[in-house]
Amino acid sequence: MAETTAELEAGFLHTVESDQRIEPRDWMPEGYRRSLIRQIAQHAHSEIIGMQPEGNWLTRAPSLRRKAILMAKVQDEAGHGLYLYSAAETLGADRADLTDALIAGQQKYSSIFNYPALTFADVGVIGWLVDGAAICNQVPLCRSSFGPYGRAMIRVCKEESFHQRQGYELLLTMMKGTEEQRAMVQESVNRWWWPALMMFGPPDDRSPNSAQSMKWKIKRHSNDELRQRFVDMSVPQAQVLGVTFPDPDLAWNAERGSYDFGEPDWQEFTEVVTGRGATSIERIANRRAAHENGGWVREAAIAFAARSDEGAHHE
Ligand code: BYC
Repeated sequence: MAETTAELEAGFLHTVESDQRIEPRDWMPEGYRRSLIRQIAQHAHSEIIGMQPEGNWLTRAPSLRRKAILMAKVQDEAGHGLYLYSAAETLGADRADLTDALIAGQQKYSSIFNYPALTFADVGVIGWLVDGAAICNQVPLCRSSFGPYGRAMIRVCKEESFHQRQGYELLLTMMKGTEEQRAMVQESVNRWWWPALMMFGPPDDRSPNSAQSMKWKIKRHSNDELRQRFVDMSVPQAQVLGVTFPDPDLAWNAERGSYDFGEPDWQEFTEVVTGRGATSIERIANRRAAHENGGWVREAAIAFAARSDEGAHHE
């Protein structure tokens, strides 16, 4: 006998609550599917748009070693985007539609990629703080209730760890250099610290998706919890490096066993996520141009696939 919607819903919730995975062929509420497509698509777009700030430095890396490392990292981000678009496709989304929505400015990507990478120190700081924040946010997503997303995250996180370390190592090297290099690192940290904190999303009391996403175990921790974890992790790393964060309110709170810190500028965050960041227009224009320039590859692949299909029918 066919199960009723209430029974299907109960089965779904039981799977989620017992920490088992929902797989693409399982029944799921439409809201769960929609929310996952929303989050995974934004995540995929972030990886692809995220290639731009650092990609910009590939031709100006100061040595062959730095260039090889940076190239590997930027290529990894392309791979992450592809795993994530594939995960979204298991939910019935079409990657071509998602790309169209991105280049039409209808879907979001991470706020962080709307800031420019102005110096080579930014390559190090992006690795340390941006990839560091990404790891902090994404390790719990390896246990996300939706199977393909959680499994994609495992590989993404392994690669992000390498990205974070290459950034930190680059900065350690610069801090052992000249006075000018140390100043470059500090100046870069000053620009990226607050945007890195905004990566975790709005405060919990202004996060419309959190409650439901946590109930469905798409998200395992709240935005504020992860932001706090990131601050606590980063302060000792900054001390080893010999840099400071541009926050006069940053102080150890012995009672909480955590650092207190100031409030990010949420007005700036709103501006950035609604397409008014310093580089928002440029990022989308570059993505659109790359998509259009790649049109002939897609056409050739489709023509080739059609010919191979024909060949298969004749056999
Ligand atoms: N930027 O209700 P909330 C990377 C949106 S890739 C832009 O808290 P949720 C890397 C949010 O989408 C980094 N938008 O949402 C790549 C929602 O809008 P909609 C990307 C943001 O989903 C290359 C609204 O604000 N990581 O690290 O519960 C090189 C309200 O927010 C942001 C991921 O995507 C933001 N920062 O929580 C180097 C991780 N924050 O959809 C590094 C996966 C929030 O209602 N995503 N919004 O219109 C997540 O974990 C969650 O989606 C978030 C937000 C924590 C980001």
